[in-house]
Amino acid sequence: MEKIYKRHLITSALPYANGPIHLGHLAGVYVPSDIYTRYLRLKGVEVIHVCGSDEHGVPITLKARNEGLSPQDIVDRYHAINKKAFKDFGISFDIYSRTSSSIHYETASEFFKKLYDEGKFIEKTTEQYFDTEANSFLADRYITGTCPHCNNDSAYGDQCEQCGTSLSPTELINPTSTLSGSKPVLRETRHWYLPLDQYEPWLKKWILEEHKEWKPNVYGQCKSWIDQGLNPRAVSRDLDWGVPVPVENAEGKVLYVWFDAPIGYISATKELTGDWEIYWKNEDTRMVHFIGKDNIVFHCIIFPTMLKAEGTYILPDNVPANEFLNLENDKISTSRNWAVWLHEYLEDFPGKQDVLRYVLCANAPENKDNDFTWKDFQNRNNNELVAILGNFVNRTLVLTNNYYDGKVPAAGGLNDFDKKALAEIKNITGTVERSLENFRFREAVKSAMDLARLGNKYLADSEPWKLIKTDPARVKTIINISVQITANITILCEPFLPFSMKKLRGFLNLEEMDWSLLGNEKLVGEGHLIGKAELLFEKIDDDQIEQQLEKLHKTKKTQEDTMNIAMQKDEITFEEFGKMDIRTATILEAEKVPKTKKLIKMLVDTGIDRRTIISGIAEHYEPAELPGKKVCVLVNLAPRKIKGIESQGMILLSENTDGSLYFIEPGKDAHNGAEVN
Ligand code: B3M
Ligand code: ZN
Repeated sequence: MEKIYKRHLITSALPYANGPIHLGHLAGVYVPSDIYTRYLRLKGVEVIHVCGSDEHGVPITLKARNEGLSPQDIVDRYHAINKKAFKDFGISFDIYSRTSSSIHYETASEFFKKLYDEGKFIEKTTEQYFDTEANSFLADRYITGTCPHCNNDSAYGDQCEQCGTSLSPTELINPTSTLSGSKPVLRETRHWYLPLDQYEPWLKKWILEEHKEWKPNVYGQCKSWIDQGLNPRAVSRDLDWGVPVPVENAEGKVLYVWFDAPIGYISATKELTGDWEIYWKNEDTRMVHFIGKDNIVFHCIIFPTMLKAEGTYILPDNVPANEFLNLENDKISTSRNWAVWLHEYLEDFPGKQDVLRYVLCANAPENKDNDFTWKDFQNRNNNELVAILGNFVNRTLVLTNNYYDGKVPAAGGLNDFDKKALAEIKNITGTVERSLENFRFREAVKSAMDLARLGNKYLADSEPWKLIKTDPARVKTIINISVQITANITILCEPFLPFSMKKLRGFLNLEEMDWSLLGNEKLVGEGHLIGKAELLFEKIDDDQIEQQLEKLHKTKKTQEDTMNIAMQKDEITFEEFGKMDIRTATILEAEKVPKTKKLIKMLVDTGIDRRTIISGIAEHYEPAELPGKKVCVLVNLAPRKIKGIESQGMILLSENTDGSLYFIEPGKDAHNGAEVN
């Protein structure tokens, strides 16, 4: 027997606040969770949808170090950016919280403390790498060394990015601390472990027997984890960023990010409502976690075990995880900048949130990894949203305005053809519902579009534009029915296309209506006045698509670029910077310095004077191409003799990690002698 629930608690994976979100995130987690929640709301189900930023974890501390900022600075930045991006795309969370909030610290500490006090953890002492110069234990990502498998000399303590093997820090040859560059030593450290092995029989029963309905990709992953045998998992780390371990003698230790992050769902609910316990501790609540596939083990095995061990919480009823979305046949990658960032999409396609929502849903990586291509985006917009949905709605609006000044005509007697069309609304609704209930969003959106297909077919077959001369009474019925279909579309498509359906309701002068009204043949009364027809969707042309492709390829970074960026140098004061006298200048003459490979001697007009400068650029530039070039020159650098010639200053160049050199070029209108600062 299906259980009847009183309310729903929908959670969406908390994105790490160490970078902006891209369309892979949206497709995998947030578009489906938003569609599902909007659907439940329309059905009048009591539901909350919680999310927030995951603000702990080593990548955040690493990024902070690289940028010379504090971890809090980093998470403040991306929390704000991501919160806005979700809002801009209509992802309608009831709350978007964050795990650096005090309410979360309290909730996570209490949770840990309860398990600790009840003896649910085991304590173990192990040896881990310690940096004696930085006086700190080293998280796996803070250690680099040579990969024992492929000899890559910049492998990380947890993984070699060259050969893809996952490693443990002690496997690295010549381990080096990225904090100080020194050689780390092994030192004993004590941690708390969640004994997953003890929960194995329970997990077997709960998942493998009682949740056979979970998606095959989710069930399969759980099964393979359980079949391999579960081991105790450390839930604390030696780090200075995170929720401090709330027990005595645990200085320098914080909760492991994957221990505190899912508790973030609880904290977010607490922040949202004083009544949070009815969502978390009442068997009448159905909890559903929307996540990406890399989070399955945490949401299906580890977090439920934590909840079970705690004892007073409900467990998830379903975890509809998606697979990954690729982009133009390549893995989406933040570090290679192979991604479409949400804020940039909106700059290029303002007001077209629904187009992206639609394409990501229609092509969602539901059961296997899938590919987003700009061409498919264009095709789906032009051939589906514009040609099917937009076209039907537009014809209905235009005809109602043209024939009846926008006043919806009364329907006369219905013939079989009309009745069949109207009955079809209920069928389609039923199909959409079944798909949504089973988390089959691709199928759901396709069926929702069937309502517009039905409308188009109804109009095409009944040809009101021909009948208007010969049988005007019949046309009234046809238009009435077309308006009813359109009104049904405003409900049925709302979860998928919330912005456009709001617009459409505006065109039709209609309020938002409940899901239960779907299939109703008289949603719009006769004489109801609709507004002027405007376009719901616009064509996207080839130029726009080419621009996106070009941008993607132009901003792509190579593995080289991303791995060898030099660390930021020590801070200097403004006064120190001010001592450098940099001017724009023009190269007048250039010749190679004899018997050298790299050096070119130049005569440069600095505006102040003409002087000789020697620069090591001969492998990159021919002397003949230099005269006339505008450059920047550090003019007050003490002169030095190079190959017997005095060089009186330095021309500024940027150097890529592959050694290629580029002049820092002032604009062509910059005068010689102009100060650069
Ligand atoms: N921040 C991982 C991720 O974005 C993680 C999810 C936490 S959900 C509790 O892949
Ligand atoms: Zn390797």
